[in-house]
Amino acid sequence: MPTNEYNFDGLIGPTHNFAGLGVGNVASQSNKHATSNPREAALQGLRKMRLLYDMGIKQAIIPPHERPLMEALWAHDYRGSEKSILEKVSRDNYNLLLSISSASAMWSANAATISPSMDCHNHRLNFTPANLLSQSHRAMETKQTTIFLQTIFSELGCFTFHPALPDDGRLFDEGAANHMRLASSHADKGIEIFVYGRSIKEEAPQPSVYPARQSFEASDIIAKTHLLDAELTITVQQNPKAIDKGVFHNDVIAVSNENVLFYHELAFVDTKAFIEELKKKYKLVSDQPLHLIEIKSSDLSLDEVVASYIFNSQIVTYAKGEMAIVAPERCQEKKIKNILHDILQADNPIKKIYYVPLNESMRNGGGPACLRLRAVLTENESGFLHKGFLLDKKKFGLIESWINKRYRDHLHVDDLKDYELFKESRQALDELTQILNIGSVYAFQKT
Ligand code: SUG
Repeated sequence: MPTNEYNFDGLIGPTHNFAGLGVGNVASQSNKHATSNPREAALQGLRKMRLLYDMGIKQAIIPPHERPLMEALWAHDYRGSEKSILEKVSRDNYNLLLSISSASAMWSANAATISPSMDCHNHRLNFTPANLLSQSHRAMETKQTTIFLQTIFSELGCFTFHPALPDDGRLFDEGAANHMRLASSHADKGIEIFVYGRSIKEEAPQPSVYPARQSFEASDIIAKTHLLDAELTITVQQNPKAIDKGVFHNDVIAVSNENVLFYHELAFVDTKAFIEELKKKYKLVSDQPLHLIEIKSSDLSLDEVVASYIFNSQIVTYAKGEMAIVAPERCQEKKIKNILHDILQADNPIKKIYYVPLNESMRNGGGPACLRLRAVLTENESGFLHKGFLLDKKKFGLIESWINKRYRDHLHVDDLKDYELFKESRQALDELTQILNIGSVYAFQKT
């Protein structure tokens, strides 16, 4: 059956800023309190979506979340008019204001884990929104993400929704940024790989500088509730040395697409053992070659991995057996470019490289792959998707004009207390729901 990968990109929101909230995220820390350009940020993200769309890839959008998120303040006992609450929180607790204002939902690779129907015993696409419990500004995303995903995948005869994992002190889940899949093609049954950084059970080595985000317990439950075949699933630990250098998610050091895995030799605690297990399991689902593109430390240090974000490239299939790498613009630096060009020359399906300017998102630690959530869908399943979230030429034009009209071109964290910004953002999001024709999806539209 014809099957396609859909890329759901998080659209960068009107409050995009540099608050320095990303734990273990070198870029976010080093750009703390710089002035951002939300308009350019959103346009950069949209242009990347357009590039993929023009390559013939199915491209969809996840709208920004409402920020500042007033309802998050109610739990902190703030009461009164929105204007007075905003003034009060800016005086009393600026850190809380930063958290409720973050546009971090743009990084939709952290929105959910999605297993396509061919991997799941119930033959349905299974998905679990991420709880993002490791950081308070990100944990706020789960509620709105759940609403979006339930709206997009609303036909429950095809799709199985699992609620985000509960906060029980063990289950730390950061979604697809720690999940990979290898298969002969998108249409075939695949090997699902879950990458974790910490566990309560194991005597596993732990990072000492930065905390590990994803827990084994969360990955393990998701693999089980998605009804994956245990023989076709791998749960592997991320290398704590890499986490300590700023590899806060697996997608900063490894990326897969169909039968290609592009990774650094220090990505995992025991990369050799992982690759052996992968080769063995892959043979159970495919007689096609598995392309393992390993980059050695002698060719690229962990510091260079984090500085370049080379592994946060997207690898996408634009024609049968032909793939492109969509890399951050900064990968045009000579040494990194040479590595990518060597890949082009080698025997594998990668035939093209595109460099995309995403510096606004990159300065918060989010490259091309962070901005997208992938879903592999059969033709039948894709017929049940909510069409409002799917992009076409007309919507690209409308969204571009809307961004140009509604987004500011500079924003400092001091501006986040501005009530006008709050009103502008709400109005903008309300208009976006009309452009996309997705109905009332925000709490403020329902009151
Ligand atoms: O969780 N940055 C995000 C970046 C997430 C990137 N996603 C993937 N690798 N898939 C994070 O660290 C920074 C926000 C700020 O500093 O304002 C932030 O949350």
